[in-house]
Amino acid sequence: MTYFSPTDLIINPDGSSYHLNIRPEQLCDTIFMVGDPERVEKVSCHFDRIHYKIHKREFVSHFGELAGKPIGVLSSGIGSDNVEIVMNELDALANIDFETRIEKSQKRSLNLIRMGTSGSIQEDIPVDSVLISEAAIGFDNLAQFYDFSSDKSLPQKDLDQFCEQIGYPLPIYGAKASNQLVHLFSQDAHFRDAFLGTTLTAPGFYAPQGRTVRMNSVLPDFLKVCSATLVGKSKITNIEMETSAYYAFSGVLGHEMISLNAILANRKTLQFSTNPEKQISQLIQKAIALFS
Ligand code: R1P
Ligand code: URA
Repeated sequence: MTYFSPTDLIINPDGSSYHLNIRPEQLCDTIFMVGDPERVEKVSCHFDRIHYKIHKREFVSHFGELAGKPIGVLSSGIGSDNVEIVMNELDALANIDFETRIEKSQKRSLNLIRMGTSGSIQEDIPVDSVLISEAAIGFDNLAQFYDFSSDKSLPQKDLDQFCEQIGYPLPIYGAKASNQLVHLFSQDAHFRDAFLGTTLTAPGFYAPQGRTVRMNSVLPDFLKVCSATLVGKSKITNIEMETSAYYAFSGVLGHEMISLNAILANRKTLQFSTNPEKQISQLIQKAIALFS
């Protein structure tokens, strides 16, 4: 039985997790994950009832009911470093007894559905389309601290070969979506037109995604080579900032996770959506429809 000390697993005086401020009894099994805290309300307005509204820093969560079932939505803010906090605390809420600080023997698996925005790096995946990430590769530094090697991870040799081909000097990691959630979403009529793809998770929005405004990039051809190089047998389709961390943590900790992307930018055709809010609203409505 593993015990977690008050400095490893910090619990607030009201019994809630340190950053998310969620108490164990408030957690539910199905949670929509969004980046923007203001997007939380745009999701929970579709719930039949909201029981709890919680807010600390960029972590806003609403828990309620939809079609008679408990449902939640939680914002992570931007980036894999935030996802690291979110996934550790959600898993602790699910799988550690906050009274005794001991891991529960019966493990609980959460269903987590990211609804985020992304840029396409392939010409044939246009602005305003939807893309379901089947797998993601992470260029952030989490793999330098966590052991993500698990059954669900992409073969390390494919990742190493990819790095060699694109001339990237640091270790990257890869992980896959939940098979059952990919099946559920990709078979649903609302997602009939969605693309399936492999997502690159970048540790920034500008140079790490091939954007230079007034700063030069040390990898000026990064996007060009990434879009032309296969990881195993897969093309990289799109780029954003959280999915690889979500998939790697979910794979190792035993949660089901899928990342749905509203494609706002096409980095090949140099287009950006003329109505990003509409695209994300439509994605939210489609995903909510599956649970209604
Ligand atoms: C950058 O603008 C942000 O948009 C994408 C990226 O992953 C990053 O978080 O996702 P969200 O729309 O969910 O925030
Ligand atoms: N989000 C990203 O991270 N990149 C894009 O190009 C668009 C949205």
